[in-house]
Amino acid sequence: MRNEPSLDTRAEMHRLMVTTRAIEIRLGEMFRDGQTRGPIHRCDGQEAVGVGATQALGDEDYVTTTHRGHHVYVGRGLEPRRIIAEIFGRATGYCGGRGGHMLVGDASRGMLGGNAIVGAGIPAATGMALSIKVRGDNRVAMTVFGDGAAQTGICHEAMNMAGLWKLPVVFLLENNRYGLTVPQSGQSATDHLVDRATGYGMPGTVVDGNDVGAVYAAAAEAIDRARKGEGPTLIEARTYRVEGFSTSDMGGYQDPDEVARWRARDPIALSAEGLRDALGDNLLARIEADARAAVDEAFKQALADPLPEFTLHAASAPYAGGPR
Ligand SMILES: Cc1ncc(C[n+]2csc(CCOP(=O)(O)OP(=O)(O)O)c2C)c(N)n1
Ligand SMILES: [Mg+2]
Repeated sequence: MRNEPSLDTRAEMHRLMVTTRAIEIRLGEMFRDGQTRGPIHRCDGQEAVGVGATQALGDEDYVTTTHRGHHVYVGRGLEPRRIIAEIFGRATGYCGGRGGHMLVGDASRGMLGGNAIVGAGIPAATGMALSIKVRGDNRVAMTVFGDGAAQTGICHEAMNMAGLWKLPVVFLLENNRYGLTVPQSGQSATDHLVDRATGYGMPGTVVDGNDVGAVYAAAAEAIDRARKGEGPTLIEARTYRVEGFSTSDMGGYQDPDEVARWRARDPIALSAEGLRDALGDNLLARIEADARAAVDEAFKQALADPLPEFTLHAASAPYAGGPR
């Protein structure tokens, strides 16, 4: 297949998926122990989408993601310690501890942020693509967004503009079959969201979102097209949300058989199967163990990091010391 990842890239993507999963599992445990604040949107089972897509980008490219973006952050090469520090509001976090888990950004890596506003990353990346085109840069912008976000008006406007002006943007639709508690069938008249690409004059392709190599290859091809000035592409990566919408989800609305079927197609297990012959069991186990140990260490450091210092603006001085 064209643009197929090399063995090195596949091994690296495996490491990044295991890293992401270890972060998600630990966050789930800490939520159960009452050690987190606010909801956390886990991406277990969807790691191949964020990691495969971002690993195909060049160092100078841009990416935006959603409220469920830990796989995109890790895939883009952000440090687990600083991601975790941001989630726990520490001064060492990517946004100084003021953004939180949905809003991690690092401009130095072209990571233009997650977003708590559903769909908002789509026009942000499209705008970056317009600026790339106007400035004559050789960069590409990518936006990873959900099936729920695909139903917003701004998604239509951004795709229409991108198709019309042949902007260097890749629309990576992470179709995990649910928007909050609403299944795909309750969100849109078509089950084939990729068909919309035709209406915007861009190619559309469907890919197995649990196959990291397939996501990488599809993203690499779309990135190539965009860089050559041939315009945008819509990629629909089909995957499934195996955990609840967020840590505060009461659940009970997803078919347990369907969840079990998707859990059996775990992207990390599929990636391991594909690598076992080439790497051997020992090396594969070492890559996984090292990734998990690095995440443990990252949690230890991040949780020991200081909270940000808040200085009161002069106008707030009368409130110093809290409520009276
Ligand atoms: C503009 C806007 N509308 C509604 C919400 C509430 N909301 C948060 S996430 C979500 C569902 C998003 O579904 P999808 O885009 O498929 O992402 P997923 O959670 O499946 O990753 C909704 C409706 C919001 N945050 N922003
Ligand atoms: Mg969804």
